[in-house]
Amino acid sequence: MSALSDLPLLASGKVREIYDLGDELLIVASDRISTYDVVHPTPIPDKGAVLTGLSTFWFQRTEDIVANHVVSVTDGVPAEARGRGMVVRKLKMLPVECVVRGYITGSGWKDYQSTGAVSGIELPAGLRESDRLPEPLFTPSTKAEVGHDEAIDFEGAVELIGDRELAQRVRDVSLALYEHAAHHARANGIILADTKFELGLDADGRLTIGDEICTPDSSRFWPADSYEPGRGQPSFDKQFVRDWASATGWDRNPPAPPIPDDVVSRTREKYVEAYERISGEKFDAWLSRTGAA
Ligand code: PZK
Repeated sequence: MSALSDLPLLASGKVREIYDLGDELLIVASDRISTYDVVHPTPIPDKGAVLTGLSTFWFQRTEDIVANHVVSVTDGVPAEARGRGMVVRKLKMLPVECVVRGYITGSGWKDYQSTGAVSGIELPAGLRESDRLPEPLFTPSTKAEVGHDEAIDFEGAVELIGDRELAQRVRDVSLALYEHAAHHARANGIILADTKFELGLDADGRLTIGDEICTPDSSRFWPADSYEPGRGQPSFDKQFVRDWASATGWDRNPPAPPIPDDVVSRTREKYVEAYERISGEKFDAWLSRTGAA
């Protein structure tokens, strides 16, 4: 088995890395955490394993909706990445971010307040911040190399994808994935407010989902028991870090401050709780299954 440090790094994101294995790729989720788009110097132990475990759970549950890129979470994963690593097939990624919103928040709330619409979709008047939408919306965006992705309407996605029928399948698959995951999460006390998928085509031209799926890094997870429209909602996973970081007076510009031990420990517990609520199994079972512990 090769050590991670010997593998060619294909891409590095804020909180994960992709290595080139030749015919396949290795995605490794780190324990790094960001708030307000800035990565803190202090890791959250097991965060990467929770995210990879959650993606694996959802990929298995949604195979009847769309094919996915997973090859293995055991064979081919270097020892030091066990639990956090996933061997995947190389895809030709589509040039759009597939965002689905079930609740109105973030940039969708901003757009609604200024125009009454989100992604070109006219919405009823009188919605409050964090309200559940009448139905989930497909609100695609461009993939910016640097800075933030730009919202586009469905016609913009058709143009970027270059094939109307494929764009319609991308939209329909995205909505079906969100509906499945949001229903399952809600039954377990978590509101999946919105999420972002990355779709691509495999070597046979088959539409396939890549990247991560319905993790707290690609989605907004809200605790259902404190849900109250008319205000922003706390994050299920990051709220302790955000509250602590705000209280320090940090101005949200880099560098982010180091996180104290008690905040690290409470945040780790929230990630583990999210894994256990959604997957229905103990987090230790994931670590054992993947040979991480
Ligand atoms: C791919 N990214 C984004 C993800 C990073 C960057 N199966 C695939 N085939 C081809 N390309 C990609 C994937 C996947 N997944 C995804 N970049 C390339 C990304 C994770 C970490 F640094």
